[in-house]
Amino acid sequence: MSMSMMPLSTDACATAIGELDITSLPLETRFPPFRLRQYGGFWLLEKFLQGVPAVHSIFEPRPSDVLLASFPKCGTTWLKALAFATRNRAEHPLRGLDHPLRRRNPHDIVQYLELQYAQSMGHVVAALPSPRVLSTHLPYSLLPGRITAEESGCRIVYICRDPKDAFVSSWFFTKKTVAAAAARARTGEEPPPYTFEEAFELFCDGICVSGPLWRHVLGYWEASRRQPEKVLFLRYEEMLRNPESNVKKLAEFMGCAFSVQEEATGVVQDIVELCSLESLKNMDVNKSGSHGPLAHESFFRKGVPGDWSNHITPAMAERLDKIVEDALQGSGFTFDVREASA
Ligand code: PAP
Repeated sequence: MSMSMMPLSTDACATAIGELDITSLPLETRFPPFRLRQYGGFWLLEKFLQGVPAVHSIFEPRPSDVLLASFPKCGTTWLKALAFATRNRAEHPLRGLDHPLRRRNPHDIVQYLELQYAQSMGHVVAALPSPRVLSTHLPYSLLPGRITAEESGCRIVYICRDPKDAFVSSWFFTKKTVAAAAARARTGEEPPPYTFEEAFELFCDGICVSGPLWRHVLGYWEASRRQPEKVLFLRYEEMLRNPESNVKKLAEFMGCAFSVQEEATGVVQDIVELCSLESLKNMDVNKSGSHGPLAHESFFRKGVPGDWSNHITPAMAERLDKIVEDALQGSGFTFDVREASA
């Protein structure tokens, strides 16, 4: 049985999380600079996994919370910027020169829940004023029931992307991150200790941060079908094609729909503009500085659909498409936006 088809027991994971001994979990070190541990059918960043028990036992969701969930390199940074700007537009006027997005990287504004708890920063999460915008790379099956239960009231927004583009994006991101670490250690611009082809093999085997991608996506997609008022499922490509209607959808879902007057005065366009790749990429704060070991500028590259075709051979693309298609068979979900209903 391939890993992507392995059955997954959410209850079994949840029960075990309290007694989680991370050092006893399967370890994957072929993906430097990231150390991955396998848990609940996913390869998770060891550093993030350390915070998962506390997310389950200590984190208290509020009905007004919005949790942004994503597989890495699928549009997280953009979604963080859009959701924050939309939710806080009254407090932070979009054209204001001191808007938080002009001073801070989106990842410093909307933090990863599990990373905060891993770094003993749970008190910071607890002290955030409502409404909070939080984020996670955790799969749906590893979220605490206190978040996923209908009665918790908090909402989840998920963003997905063509796996081929997510893979290519992660390759460039990893290359930059490894080079930056080498520069810090003054060992020069070192390439990742594996080739593009080796990284592709690992990705196809589901061995990458939060992998396998298709299982991650499926968990949230199924949840969005079961609980459409609770889980909003977005597609990166669709958002690029029509950012304004997706921002409106996002605002409605978060319970802060735009008024007629806001729409007439161009508030939606202001949000789209402020959060565009060009705008964020060119802000001083994102040209320098770092989020932990990750340089701010490494989160912004091309931001286009289909860049995979410049890097992946047709044979590789066909292989990955087939793996994904097989894994998704019978689910009703497809990455092909022409066929998709979500
Ligand atoms: P993360 O999961 O590590 O936070 P994430 O933000 O999901 O990464 O993905 C980065 C991708 O989003 C990059 O795609 P690319 O490598 O194919 O170019 C990045 O360029 C793109 N991106 C970042 N910010 C924006 C934005 N404001 N609008 C559109 N795309 C963006």
